[in-house]
Amino acid sequence: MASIAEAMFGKSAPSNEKIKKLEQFREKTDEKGQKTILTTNQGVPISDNQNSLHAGPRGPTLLEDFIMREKITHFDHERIPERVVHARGAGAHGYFEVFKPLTHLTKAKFLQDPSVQTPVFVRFSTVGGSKGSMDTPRDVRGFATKFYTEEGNFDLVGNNFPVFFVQDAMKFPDFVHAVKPEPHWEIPQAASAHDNLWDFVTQQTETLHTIMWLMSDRGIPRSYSTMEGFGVHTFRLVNEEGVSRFVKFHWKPVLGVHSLVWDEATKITGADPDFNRRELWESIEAGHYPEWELGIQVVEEADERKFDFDLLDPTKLIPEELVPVQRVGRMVLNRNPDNFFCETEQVAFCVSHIVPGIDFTNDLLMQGRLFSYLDTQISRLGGANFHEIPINRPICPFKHNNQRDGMHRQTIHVGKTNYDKNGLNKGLPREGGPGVGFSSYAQRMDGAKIRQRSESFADHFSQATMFWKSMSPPEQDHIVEAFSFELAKVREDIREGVVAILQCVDAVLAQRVATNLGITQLPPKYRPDYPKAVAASPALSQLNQPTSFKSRQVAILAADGVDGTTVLAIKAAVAAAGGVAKVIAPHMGNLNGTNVKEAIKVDATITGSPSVLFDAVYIPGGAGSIQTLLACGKAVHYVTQAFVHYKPIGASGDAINFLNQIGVVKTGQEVPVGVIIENGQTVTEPVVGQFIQAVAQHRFYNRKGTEKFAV
Ligand code: HDE
Repeated sequence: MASIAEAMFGKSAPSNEKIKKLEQFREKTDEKGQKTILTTNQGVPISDNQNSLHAGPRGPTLLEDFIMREKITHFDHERIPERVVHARGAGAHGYFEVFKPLTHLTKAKFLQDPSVQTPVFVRFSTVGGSKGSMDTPRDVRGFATKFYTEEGNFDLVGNNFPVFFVQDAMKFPDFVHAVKPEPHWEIPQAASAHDNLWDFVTQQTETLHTIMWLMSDRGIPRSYSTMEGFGVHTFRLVNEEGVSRFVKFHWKPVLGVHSLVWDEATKITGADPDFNRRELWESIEAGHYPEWELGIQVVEEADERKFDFDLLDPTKLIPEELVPVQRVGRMVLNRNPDNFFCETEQVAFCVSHIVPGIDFTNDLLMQGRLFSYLDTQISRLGGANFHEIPINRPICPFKHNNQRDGMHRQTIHVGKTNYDKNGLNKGLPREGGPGVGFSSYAQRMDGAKIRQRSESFADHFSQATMFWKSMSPPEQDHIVEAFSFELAKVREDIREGVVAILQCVDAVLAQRVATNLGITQLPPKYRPDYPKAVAASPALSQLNQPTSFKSRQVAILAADGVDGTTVLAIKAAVAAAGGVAKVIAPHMGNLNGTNVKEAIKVDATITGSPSVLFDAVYIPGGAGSIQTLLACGKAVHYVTQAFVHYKPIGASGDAINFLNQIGVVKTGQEVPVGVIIENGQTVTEPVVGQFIQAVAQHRFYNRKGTEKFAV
């Protein structure tokens, strides 16, 4: 192995014995291979890291103490500016593989060979909140993927909504200012329920379609792994023959698309502000790797104008019923970062990071983003060399240009020439020429230089109506509740302004929101010519998506005297199906179970891990356990909360009495949907199967009787 000096200085490294000895000393490692000796950043070994250098035992610190000054100076500069938007995020490594060659559509190399795994790094984020805000506000989620392809990095910087709030990049700073905390009092954090945002909405009706998504269950995803992703803009795919087609990118989660209930989201904010981040981390550590399929909707160039909306308008989506999503590859996230700052914080996504075979369109929002991201990284990461930070480095050879110097340059360039064309270095490196490397699709352009929105972008309502019509009744209920929650927090005139606009989406929606807001007389419609008759797009409903049990979290609520066989059976079944079951009890430590020899280990307490943190609850029988749980108000609340949040609940033996006593079931009456009952004291295989199936379904929104419980 090369010595440190050799690694740094190559052949010119000093190689006398003294240096060798010092290296050995500094490189001393423990049995785990960890370096044992602390050094300064200059490599000087430190003998005392507990005390500063001062004059006498009680004397002042000496300016001379370069070790303390270095340590504190570095500490003072540990923070970098957080992202203006998408500040709060979590990331993971993984890989992407294409199912079959897409040669007919694109020349992008990473989309050709199914045997190649392209490394990826994905960062998920909320948009409005600061870096230290909670994971579960009502917000859009960022879904940014960096593909480290053999032809350079491709960044697909998308969101979990397929549409965006504004049509032109010119409006983005206004939108972000409106949604972020209000400037005079910096309130509210990570929340859209305030005057400025809704005032903006009433003034800019192009926001409305995306606002519908925000008010829907999509605004509160259950986890990153149960979230769809979208490239939003229309891109191009260009093949070897130079033929271009329009494309929309989708990420389809293999685990299905699931959301929280709003009441639950607000409680998780307190119980575990890192809920989504933790889930992503723990799933990967447990080997339950989140997975998505890459979907594409392809539109022939000739069909550009066949839709009743403009493909270049990012406030519109292409209904899957019109252009089906072809699943062309899959992405698996299988490795957590080693260091949050170095990877998740320093990763720099740029819409302009693209590879041959993929290209941009004239979408005005995308065009603005092509400028913004590069500009952002320069100030956020302190200069133009952010591409040299390890997480941002392409894995293909990349140093072949004449860009030089700048802040924090890592590469030590060798050679005399730093210009093109040069004769001194045989003209190297030189451009590839026609057909080699990236060349922009030669789209024909003409037109006057104008500041004017295209007429084809003018319909702000029809797709909002389509979205509303595509929702199932419970999803519509949630949208009404969300509008009502948000608007109850804003000025009366703004509320009325929003209701005036909602009438252009759907009369029933507007009326229901108005009723909740106490608006007895509907304000005049914002536009008399809306809503238009539009067809629903069933693919937009989350309830129409396939689902899976994997990575579900099940709480087994128990106390001393619990039926041990049931605890073990549920644990085993949940684990076998790819989920995690935890024993939740009034106290930590162990429980004495019946029918089992060994004590049952408690994973968390009722107070520490409330049911909002789980997908389902199982209550095993056992007289002692049920007696304790019935006498414990928090245990009762645990289950009623799960019931109100439409979660699957399982109960066996004595636990049926528990459910009866707390009013979740009533003897002689039909058992509510999603409540799985085992009459025997010990759970049987068929009932375990029913429970697992119910948990896979995730929520039972059509459950009756939830309103009688306090939330
Ligand atoms: Fe972004 N956006 N954005 N955005 N965006 C940023 O870049 C911007 C837009 C998205 O995990 C910033 O590095 C403009 C649409 C994601 O690091 C900034 C416009 C979509 C992320 C920026 C948009 C996105 C960002 C802040 C309108 C979905 C987080 C820090 C023209 C397709 C990436 C940064 C990560 C981040 C600008 C609109 C998604 C300021 C000007 C549309 C996922 O450069």
